[in-house]
Amino acid sequence: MIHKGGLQVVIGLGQSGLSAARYLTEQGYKVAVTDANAAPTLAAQLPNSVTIRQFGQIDGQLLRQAARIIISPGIALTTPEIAAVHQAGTPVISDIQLFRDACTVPIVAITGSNAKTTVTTLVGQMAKEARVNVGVGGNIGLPALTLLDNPDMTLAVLELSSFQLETVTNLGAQVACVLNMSPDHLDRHGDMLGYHQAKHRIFQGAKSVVVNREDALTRPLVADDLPRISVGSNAPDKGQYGLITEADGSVYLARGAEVLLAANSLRIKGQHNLVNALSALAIGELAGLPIASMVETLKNFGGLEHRCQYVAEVASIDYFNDSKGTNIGSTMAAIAGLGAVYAPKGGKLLLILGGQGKGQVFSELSPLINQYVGQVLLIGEDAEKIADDLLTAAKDPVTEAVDMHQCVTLEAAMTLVPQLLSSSLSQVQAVLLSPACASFDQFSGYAERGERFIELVMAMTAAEP
Ligand code: UMA
Ligand code: ADP
Repeated sequence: MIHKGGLQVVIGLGQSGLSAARYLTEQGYKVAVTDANAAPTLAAQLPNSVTIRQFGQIDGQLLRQAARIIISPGIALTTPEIAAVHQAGTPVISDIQLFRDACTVPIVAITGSNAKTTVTTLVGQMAKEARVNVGVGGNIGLPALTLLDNPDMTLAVLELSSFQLETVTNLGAQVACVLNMSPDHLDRHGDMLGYHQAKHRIFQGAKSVVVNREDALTRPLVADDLPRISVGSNAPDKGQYGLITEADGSVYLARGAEVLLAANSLRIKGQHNLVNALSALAIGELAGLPIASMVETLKNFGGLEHRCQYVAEVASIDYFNDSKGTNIGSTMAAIAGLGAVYAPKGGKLLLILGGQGKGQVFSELSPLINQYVGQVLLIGEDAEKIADDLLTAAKDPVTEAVDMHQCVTLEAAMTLVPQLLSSSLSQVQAVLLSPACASFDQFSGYAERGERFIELVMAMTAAEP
């Protein structure tokens, strides 16, 4: 069989690697796959024509034969075997680059440290309800290349991670947006600068941009005269999106001076979700979606699982699953959002924190913990480091009033909860799982961690008299 181009080596046989191997095979390339795992479960789904399969280690010798390497997002470019061939001049791209090169319809590209999935889902829903034949994929879970299976697609909405963006060049998005920036994945990108540089590749070749006017790190660094809409929680200037607060304290989502809808008519709660809704509106506007229909979509959007998700009330205490709170920024949003609900009633939060810390410094959480949290329960691999960081920040005597307990596991934490809450001194009115950490030390992912939490809460409900 005659093949197009040279050997295409796909590194990593997860979802994105499988989609890349299938796509390149269909395009007539000779494809090889390598994965550090000795028996990747998706191997059975590879096309039969992919006969070169090197599993158990990333095969440096195979990489040296590659005309082009397609790297999976979970694999670092600094992996020695990869860095060596990359430096020697072999192109290293991602499945997103393959998608971008093949895609003939406008791309909406969304990144940020937090809120990516929420805003991507919202924009996708807005497009669908405006009768656009939209494909939604990327980091959200559906590999971008699979969107090409729909020949009638007229708009692609992509959630992109810093890992995916690191190897994308000249994306050329119709609308590009960095929603917010706070530390995450520093173990992979080295520092905030490396993380920022990866995220900002989203602006390469963009035709319009949405920026967060309260977060300078979301603005493109290079001056441009592209159509641009800003989003923020303050009152918006003409043509921008923001919040208008009336004299009676009621809050409205607005475009310039035009009020679009009351904040309390949204089903998603918390200040951060209002900004998310505004971001989706601004992105949708630049993608050509009608405002009236987008507002209708917003009213019906109930939010996503594992993101400040209300679980149940047990013994007069509310339980919230924010397992997707996997970095400090998201946990700060959860504490601030829910804390502001319970504080006026004299209530505090019990916060379950911990897992894999990804190089973050947890003392940043201290001011919000001081303000809104009565008890902190620590679990997971980096629990000791988190305790050290919080105690280091505890110059303020209030911090010492926050009880901290080392629990190791989520199960042990949930066993301790009723004991702590039974004290007559407890001010806790809500229990919040918002770990600020990855879950992979104890779970297959944030979803399993959240589901386990829900199970444990439901078991408490069942045990109620
Ligand atoms: N592997 C190696 N060597 C390594 C690491 C992994 O060989 O050093 C192999 C594993 O054995 C496995 C494969 O690589 O077989 C997994 O590849 P992957 O980790 O890139 O995962 P995929 O299944 O391809 O999923 C990826 C994204 N995963 C990551 O970025 C870690 C998914 O985002 C995304 O939904 C999917 O592509 C489709 O585009 C997940 C994620 O956790 C949800 N993203 C991070 C986040 O949101 O914080 C960035
Ligand atoms: P991502 O895909 O970027 O991880 P998600 O929409 O899945 O974003 O939300 C991840 C976490 O971030 C959840 O805990 C959620 O409550 C929180 N979050 C959502 N929006 C924001 C925001 N604007 N700022 C900070 N945290 C947020």
